[in-house]
Amino acid sequence: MADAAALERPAGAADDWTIAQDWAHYSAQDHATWDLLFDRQARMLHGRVAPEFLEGLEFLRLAEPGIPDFAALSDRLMQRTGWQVVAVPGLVPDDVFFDHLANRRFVAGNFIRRPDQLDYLREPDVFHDVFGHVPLLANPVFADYLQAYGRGGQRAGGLGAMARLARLYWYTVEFGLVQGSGGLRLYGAGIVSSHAESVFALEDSSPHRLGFDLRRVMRTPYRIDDFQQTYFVIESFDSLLDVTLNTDFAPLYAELATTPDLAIDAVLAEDFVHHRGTQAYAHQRATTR
Ligand code: HBI
Ligand code: FE
Repeated sequence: MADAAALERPAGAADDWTIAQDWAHYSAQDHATWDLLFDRQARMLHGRVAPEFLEGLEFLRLAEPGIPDFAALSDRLMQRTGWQVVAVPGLVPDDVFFDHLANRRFVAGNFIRRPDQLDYLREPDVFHDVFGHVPLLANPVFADYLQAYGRGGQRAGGLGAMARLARLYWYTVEFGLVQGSGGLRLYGAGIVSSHAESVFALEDSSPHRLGFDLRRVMRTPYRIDDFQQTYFVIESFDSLLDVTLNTDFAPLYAELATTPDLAIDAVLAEDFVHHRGTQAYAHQRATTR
């Protein structure tokens, strides 16, 4: 993800960086791109994604054709968990982002990728944000987690803490796995909105899959330009919410300030190892760069 700190507020954006979604501006091609991406992901996620995600997809009627209208989507979402979806031009600065989350507003890009960008784009577009992130906001526990995360960000203050929180966000909200009754399941938005990574994260022998631990995650760098080398597995959304609500972050940040980072592909003796990866993908990518 681009460095969200060095951003200029785009002309026309409000103080909180929101803009009108302007649903009428989408072209037929934009809606067709959404439908193509939606159909491809919805088809392949069954059996791979956490059931809570599919419940949210259903409740929010996201299977209806075309790019969702944020006003109608927010009406339904508000009923269930008090969250709403607001349009932004793209990445917003961390402090703006945290303030929206703390107030149960999820910021979603109002643009959609071009047909030639189906498999990768730098900035989160409406498919990544709405298909990837919004369904779980209909789950009360995850909805509470994301607001708690936003509040944590507002308190984080110093840059060091921001980097730690970004890692927590990255290894849960964006690229998290959860223990399901029938095996590991996807829930991170960056994974579920990506066809290739939805397969890689769950089935490829290359990446590590380790039990989630807050300190462990906050000490682990992440990839912004390629598949993750390590995925962390939470036991449940309840357990993720509990750890976030029951942690005093200030002493944790102080402790981490003097604790060295871990290698991105480290496996520690104390790790709960669901799968020790070969890192073959990362090594192969490193040689071809
Ligand atoms: N802005 N629009 C948008 N979407 C994000 O997911 C986002 C952001 N800004 C910052 C950010 N994410 C991450 O750096 C969080 O860890 C704060
Ligand atoms: Fe995202």
